[in-house]
Amino acid sequence: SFKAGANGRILKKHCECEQRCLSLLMRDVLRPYVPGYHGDVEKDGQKYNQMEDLLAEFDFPCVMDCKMGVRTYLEEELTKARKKPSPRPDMYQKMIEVDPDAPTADENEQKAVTKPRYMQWRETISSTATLGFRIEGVKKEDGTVNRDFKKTKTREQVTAAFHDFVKGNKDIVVKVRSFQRTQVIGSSLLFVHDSKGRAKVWMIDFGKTTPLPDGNELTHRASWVEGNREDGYLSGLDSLVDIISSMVDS
Ligand code: 4IP
Ligand code: ADP
Ligand code: MN
Repeated sequence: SFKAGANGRILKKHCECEQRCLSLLMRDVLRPYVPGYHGDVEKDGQKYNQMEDLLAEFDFPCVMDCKMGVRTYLEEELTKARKKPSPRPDMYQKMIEVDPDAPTADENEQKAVTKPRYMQWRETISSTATLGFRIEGVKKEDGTVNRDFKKTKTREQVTAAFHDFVKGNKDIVVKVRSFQRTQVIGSSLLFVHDSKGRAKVWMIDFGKTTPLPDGNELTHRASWVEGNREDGYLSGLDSLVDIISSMVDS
């Protein structure tokens, strides 16, 4: 869903929600920690959001994508799945590729699962449910990509993956301010370091980051129960910072 754009920019397939969020972030205290947003453009009949290529300033960058939060889907998906369940054979396939024993007898018969069922399963086999974030993928300086982190779940497994990613480089610091009136779902922290020893962290992927209705606020730390819209973003950040700190101190 990405394309190279002009002068150090990249194009990501347009999403209304992400556009609204990126526009607001350009006037927010979080602005230094998100890619610069340069409006939407149309190319070959497809609309894109145009943003700063975060890798442009790096030489042979290593990149790690950590998906933040204890919940990775919108509550609306639950309501939808209840009212009008749409069976997802593709998600059933993705499920049995990882664990053939995961589907219930019923799901095996249907050869399909609902989206929230798949997403919840992904959350519990990875570290999302327990640590509040998970590793989605890592790209090494030679360009090789590893997306095999679906079952990276324990603090020890996550730490080992971080160690592998940072090698000797320990100067990764995470700074974030709370944004209480927004639920942040499916958003990632993108860690980048390179051969010159530069290291930076950005927040990316705001396709499911939405303002809360009528002045509601989140703690980003309280447990999620359906209806409270909590996302666990800050509990995830706490465990991430805690893991990284203990790596620096060890
Ligand atoms: C994907 O599952 C990711 O969770 C996507 O989230 C999600 O997109 C996909 O849902 C789901 O199939 P895997 O990572 O296990 O492949 P993200 O884009 O945040 O990575 P949504 O639409 O929820 O953003 P579908 O319904 O798009 O397939
Ligand atoms: P999706 O919504 O399709 O999951 P993301 O926004 O999460 O897309 O981006 C997917 C990957 O693309 C990220 O893991 C990262 O490696 C890369 N990426 C995203 N945004 C940028 C950016 N502004 N600059 C450089 N790389 C990016
Ligand atoms: Mn994503």
